[in-house]
Amino acid sequence: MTSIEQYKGCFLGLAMGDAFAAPFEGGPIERLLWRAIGHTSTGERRFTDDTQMAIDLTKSFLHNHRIDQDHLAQQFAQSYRWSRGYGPSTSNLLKRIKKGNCWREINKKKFKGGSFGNGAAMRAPILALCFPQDTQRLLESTIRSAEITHAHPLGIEGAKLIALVTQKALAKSPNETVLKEMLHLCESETFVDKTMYCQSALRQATLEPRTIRIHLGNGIAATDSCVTAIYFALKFRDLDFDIMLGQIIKLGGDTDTIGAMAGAIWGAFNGSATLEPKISKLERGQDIISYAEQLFQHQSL
Ligand code: R7I
Ligand code: MG
Ligand code: MG
Ligand code: MG
Repeated sequence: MTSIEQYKGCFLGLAMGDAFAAPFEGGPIERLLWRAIGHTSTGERRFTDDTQMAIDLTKSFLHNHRIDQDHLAQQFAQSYRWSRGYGPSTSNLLKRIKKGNCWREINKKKFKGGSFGNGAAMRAPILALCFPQDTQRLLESTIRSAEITHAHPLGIEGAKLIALVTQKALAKSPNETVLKEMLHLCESETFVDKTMYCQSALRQATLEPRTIRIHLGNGIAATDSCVTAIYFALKFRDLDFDIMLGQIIKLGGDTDTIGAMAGAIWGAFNGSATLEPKISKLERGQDIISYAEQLFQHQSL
């Protein structure tokens, strides 16, 4: 039986992975910018687009009791602020929705093929909190959430893998089962190859950052970050959150998003006990806990 601690751990893990690894994302310019805008006026670490979209998804689901794409698109757009560090295609889309354009029309005209960034995957752990038991509904809802911003098949596939692994983490499935189910779900050669690499890497000592960068990736494309995050979460599932995040920071690249996805899965396995003492360092930490509690209570409705 999944506990409320696992719900809180999952949402806090996502937000802390995001906020605490964000200062190390990208190159020197991004890091300098985040040094300037990465704290709240009261000194907490600000979260980025990853957590904002997870909150938007939560609010929209609690309001509609399902994934209503038009409502969710509005929710994303109303929360848009450049200073959260959205990816370029997502920024562009949300600004246009905010001006009154319909997301479906914008996608048809401008985003042919859709984005394969990891933006749909970074919010996918929340869908596992919405649908902890029913895998088919989980995957259908993940597709609906992804289609708004990331209609490219690889963007969707990455999101489905993260949603599935989070659901399995809530059920405390063993790593071998998780990997078997991932392979069953993979559609593209890239994700099959990376999942198989991850499977064999989990049997060895922790890989060096350079090896992870070469074989699994550390970039903003879904194919360069989703299996990377899953590798960290499965490798560190019985170990310390901060040690895991330290390794992700060492990897460099898209640290906030790899941190958010790995953090969410880690928290779904381990719960919130070691994360809650750190919430005073996190922007809106209490609100994050409250959203997790509301999602947990929603299950019994
Ligand atoms: O995926 P997304 O919302 O967020 C990506 C990252 C995360 O790390 C966030 O934390 C934030 O920092 O940004 O961003 P998108 O703008 O949807 O995608 C990111 C980039 O992926 C795009 O700007 C493109 O460079 C690339 N990309 C594509 N390039 C060519 N063709 C995404 N899709 C395509 C494509 O279809
Ligand atoms: Mg971000
Ligand atoms: Mg960024
Ligand atoms: Mg990122």
